[in-house]
Amino acid sequence: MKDCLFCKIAAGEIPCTKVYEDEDTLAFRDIAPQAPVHVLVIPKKHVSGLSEARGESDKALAHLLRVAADVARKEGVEESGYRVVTNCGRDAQQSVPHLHLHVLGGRGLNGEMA
Ligand code: DGP
Repeated sequence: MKDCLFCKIAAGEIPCTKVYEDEDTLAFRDIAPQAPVHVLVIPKKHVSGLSEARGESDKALAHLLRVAADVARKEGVEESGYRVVTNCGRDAQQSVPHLHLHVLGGRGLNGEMA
């Protein structure tokens, strides 16, 4: 989608530090990490957020979760633990309107969220 930051990252028009990529999915380091491991997992296809993902297949949505877990393992936090968060809409302070999962770990996260 034109003018979408994460679509531009997915298209390689804006650089990112890539952690994982496949045909449908990209995982890259958050520009403002809240934890030693802070990776964003996005579908390459533009979907504004979780509420707008109704039209997506269960397989596509499950794939995002699987990639998040694979990233956590690859980043070495599977054993210590990690958090997967998606912010949806205004009250959650979603700042980029392209569906993304935050994968956070590498320190005790207490009650905080991304
Ligand atoms: P959220 O607030 O849930 O919409 O999270 C958006 C995240 O995106 C936030 O943690 C910062 C990150 N972010 C914003 N702009 C960029 C960027 O240009 N590059 C990268 N790697 N991350 C970005």
